[in-house]
Amino acid sequence: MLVVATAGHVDHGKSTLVRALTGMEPDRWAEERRRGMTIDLGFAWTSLPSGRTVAFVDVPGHERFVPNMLAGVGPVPAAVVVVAADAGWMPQSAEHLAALDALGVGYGLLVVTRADLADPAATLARARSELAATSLGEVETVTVSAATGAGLPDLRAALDRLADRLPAPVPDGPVRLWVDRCFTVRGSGTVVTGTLGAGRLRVGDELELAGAGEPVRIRGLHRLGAACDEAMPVARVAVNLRGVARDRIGRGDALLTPGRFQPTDLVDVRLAGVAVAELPVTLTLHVGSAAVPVRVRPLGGDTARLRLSRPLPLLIGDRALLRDPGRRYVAGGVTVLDVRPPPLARRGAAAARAVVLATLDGRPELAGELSRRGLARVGDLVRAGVPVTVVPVAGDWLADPQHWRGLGDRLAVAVAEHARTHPLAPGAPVEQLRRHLDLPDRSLVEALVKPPLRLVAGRVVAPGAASLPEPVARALALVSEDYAAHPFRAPDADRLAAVGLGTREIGAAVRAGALLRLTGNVLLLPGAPQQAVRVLTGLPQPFTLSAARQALDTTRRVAVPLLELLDQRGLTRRLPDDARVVVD
Ligand SMILES: Nc1nc2c(ncn2[C@@H]2O[C@H](COP(=O)(O)OP(=O)(O)OP(=O)(O)O)[C@@H](O)[C@H]2O)c(=O)[nH]1
Ligand SMILES: [Mg+2]
Repeated sequence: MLVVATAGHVDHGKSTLVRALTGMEPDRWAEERRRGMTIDLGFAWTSLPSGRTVAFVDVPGHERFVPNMLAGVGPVPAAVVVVAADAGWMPQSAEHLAALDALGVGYGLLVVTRADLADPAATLARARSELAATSLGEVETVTVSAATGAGLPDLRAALDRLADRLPAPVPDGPVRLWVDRCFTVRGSGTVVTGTLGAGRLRVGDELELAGAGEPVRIRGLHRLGAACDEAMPVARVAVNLRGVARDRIGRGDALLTPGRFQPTDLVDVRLAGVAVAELPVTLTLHVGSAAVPVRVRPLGGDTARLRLSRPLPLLIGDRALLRDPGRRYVAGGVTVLDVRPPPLARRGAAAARAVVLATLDGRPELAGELSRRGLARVGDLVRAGVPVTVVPVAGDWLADPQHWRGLGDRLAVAVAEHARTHPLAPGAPVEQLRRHLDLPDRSLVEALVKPPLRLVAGRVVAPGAASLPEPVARALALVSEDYAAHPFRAPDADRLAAVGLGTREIGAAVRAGALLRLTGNVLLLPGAPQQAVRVLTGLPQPFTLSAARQALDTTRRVAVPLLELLDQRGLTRRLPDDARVVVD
């Protein structure tokens, strides 16, 4: 189905043209018919020569109703710009065209109508050159008279050619159906209508209501007024919803594929057609069928941060426009660059952000997103509109390769440092490393552990450290606290038994190099000899056993075998009178 919106100045013949083509009445309201003027959106459809269907979203031309016009063209991929031959190019011809250009509408036709009333040549030439300077570019033009029917067959054929040019819709994409009408049907309940641009809808499907974030179910579905079980894009659809009251949904809301969008009230954007510095602080952002007040914070020459007065389900690359509702003009076109931008708290953050934004073009790109974020969750990227094509490093976490390598290096350093400062601990606790590396999830620490590092019972073990059975490791962690207070006091038999270090466990710890056996069950940390030498160096030389014992704050039970070990290792030398000196 081809869905096109009309555009053009008030009274130029848009509705008359739609009526002539479709035989349907686009002006739905009695007031519209009484005043001969479109106020709100109208919908009508017909078959084209090829057999395909064209549906029109007919918009009002009066300047007071531009917000309604924008809600109509926002979700529609193509436009028919209508200019009356006898009136020529007029203010809302220009404003509607500026809106189409701001939204980046790239497909359309130019129709000069009321050609029975005046020679269309001048109007056509002017309008064609106006369109050529916009996103519509060089369009096909058709001259018609809705009154006489002249040119209508040409227009039907041109609409067919337009449909052929439009890019194929994505039926498997997520649904974001911007609601343009909402009403109640007696006996059925709430019905919303919109243009389904991508994704498919089926009766029974669950969707998410963007504003409320709550689930709703499709109770019934109509496509161009006829009931159906499934609707494929592009299509005009009416959706009968279960479980939502009429007053909870309206124009500007959206029905979403659950989990595929994350409504946001803060976006960074690029503006076109305006200098950011000249924008008023408050404007209205029009996107899809929504219109929300926003505060504009300029960042760069053509980039800005928008604070929305209510969250919208936006994606990177979305096109929107800013309009000044008071002065009634389109201020500029908007391309969404980021839907979850970082806070700008620190001094200079805004300038730094402007530099980053200058490199973005609104095309969602995974590698770039990852390099800017370092780490990101699959779901967050998908909900920003970024296609995810790489495998997570852990759980649903994606990492920039360079950032990930850097984290791995920092992990190795931290584990080695921990092993140095906690020689008795059976590795560095994962949670401690998570905090040290400032990572959001423990699974990331675990995923960073690569040989020669090992993950053992919630700790990362440094290379070279022998692995100890878990109970031994736990017991060692307990006595390591004793040693921290008194490095040269060996735990006595009771203490060893209390922490669970029996003969076998001690044997394992000594073999693993986690404990140093002086004799029998007199145990110190492996670093104790070097530490003792540092203490003894501070004593007047030579020193007695008693002086050494006091300086080391220990007992004879430890001091005697410790000094003998130092002698053996050549760190101290025993003199004939049993005094000792530290060997330089
Ligand atoms: N003679 C002649 N009159 C036309 C033609 N098309 C429209 N008209 C008349 O022009 C007037 C305005 O037409 P509409 O179709 O209501 O114009 P519109 O663009 O829909 O106006 P808005 O919806 O208010 O923006 C009506 O009186 C129509 O009968 C045409 O091709 N020839
Ligand atoms: Mg009209």
